[in-house]
Amino acid sequence: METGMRRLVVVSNRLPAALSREDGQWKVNAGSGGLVTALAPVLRNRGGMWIGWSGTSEEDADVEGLLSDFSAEAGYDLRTVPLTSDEVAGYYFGFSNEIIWPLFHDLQTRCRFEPDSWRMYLDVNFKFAEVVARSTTQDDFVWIHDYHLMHQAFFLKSMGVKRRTGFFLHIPFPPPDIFMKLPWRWKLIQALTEFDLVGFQTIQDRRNFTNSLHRLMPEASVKGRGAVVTVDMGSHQFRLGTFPISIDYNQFAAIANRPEVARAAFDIKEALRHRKIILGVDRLDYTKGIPERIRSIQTLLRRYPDLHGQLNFIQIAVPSREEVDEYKDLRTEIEQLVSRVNGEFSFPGWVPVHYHYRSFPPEELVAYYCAADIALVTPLRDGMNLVAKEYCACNVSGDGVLVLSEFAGAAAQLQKDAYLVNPYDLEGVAKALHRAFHWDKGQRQSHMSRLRDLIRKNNIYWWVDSFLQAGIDRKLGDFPPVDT
Ligand code: ADQ
Repeated sequence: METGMRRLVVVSNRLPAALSREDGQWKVNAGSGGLVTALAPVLRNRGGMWIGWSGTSEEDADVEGLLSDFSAEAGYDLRTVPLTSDEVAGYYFGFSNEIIWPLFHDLQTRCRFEPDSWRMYLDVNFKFAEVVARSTTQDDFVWIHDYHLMHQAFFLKSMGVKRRTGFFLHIPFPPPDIFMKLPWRWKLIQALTEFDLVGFQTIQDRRNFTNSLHRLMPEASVKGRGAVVTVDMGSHQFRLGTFPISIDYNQFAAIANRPEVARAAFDIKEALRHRKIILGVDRLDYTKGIPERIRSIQTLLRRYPDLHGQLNFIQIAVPSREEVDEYKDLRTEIEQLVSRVNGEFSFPGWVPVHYHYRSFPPEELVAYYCAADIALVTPLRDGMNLVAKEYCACNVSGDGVLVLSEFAGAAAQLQKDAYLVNPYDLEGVAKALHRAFHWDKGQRQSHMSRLRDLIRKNNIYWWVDSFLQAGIDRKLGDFPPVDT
């Protein structure tokens, strides 16, 4: 390739395939969550590499062997970073999930600033960087993802390993008043300045980052304007950009157009007697605002008795971080709320809230998107939120309504045509739903058609191209597909 860039190498905490043991047998499952959904189609058949943890610390697993079929089918190499259970406890559960995750979602009261977790985070980042150094060459572009691995460029440089590196933060970056609470704030922000390119979901996230950077490293000076700017640190420069992540629009729309999926969507509506369907789809996480959402449905039913028997709220939650007590408690809280609302309003032939706690295959999830009249996407804070975009891509009838939290990154892009709400304002959400119910078809269609156009144009390939363009002046097409 004339560019000299040989491969695209993605590095993330988890690989796109997760190993687990069921009834004594090892199984390989496709990973879930926003990062994998977004990136898996991009790397597919590009002949590059994905580096990450396999999801198990058990030593008897023949990890490379188990993953070889997945890798052959996906069309790129997988390289695992083995982690012990202590490392997983400190770096993943401790530092990533109990410090950075809540802090960066503005929920600092949930943080446990445990120094041992910080030390383990550094050790594991060093371990990842060693694997990256061994598995890549100077001709590769190393694209590191998310808050688990913010020290990759720092450690690569400290080992004397030269790589072109880009980092993308999938979650929000908090305002300085919140970021400054982090005991290791200087070291963390300094490590981020070592990447060649740092990408955020929204302009607000990037602004939050530069505000903290100015406070902690006054020597930093930002040059330029627009989606990508340069930061001069005196000793070196790096670039900062805003890249709102998206989805494989055509793939979602194609699934939605399949006759069997349309049939499944019809069956869902039929089973619910063609009442209006309001849908929520999330990883089960406290940032997603699921209890608040159920309470807003309760408020809706209390305030508008005319809606009794007229709607169903379906909440689909994919299990996440099930080992963590906080997530177990959240699950219990949601189950209790669902029962409470159903206990308050059900009558023979009508149960208002339907709750599914499991992972759905794509076709089934898309059938629910197609069946829903309203998507209720109300995270308390979210980097982007792909569900909002998936719903629009799948709304082939073109007359659905997206009710969206103003605190989701997606709101910055979709605000003109989504119905924006404050997820903490239960009455406000209830009112928005009531109004959305009474929007006429023409109104719904014109909003939805603009939403679909925007997401179709600004799809996942557009996102990758804009990141690669800013990082190495290349596009995905410069890494041509390989035969598998
Ligand atoms: P997540 O927090 O995982 O991602 P999100 O963007 O909502 O959040 O993506 C969730 C994904 O899980 C979607 O693709 C959805 O289809 C899938 N999903 C949800 N429930 C499911 C179920 N029951 N069965 C199967 N699949 C299900 C992080 C950030 C986000 C950011 C993404 C991408 O927190 O803000 O949008 O990364 O950058």
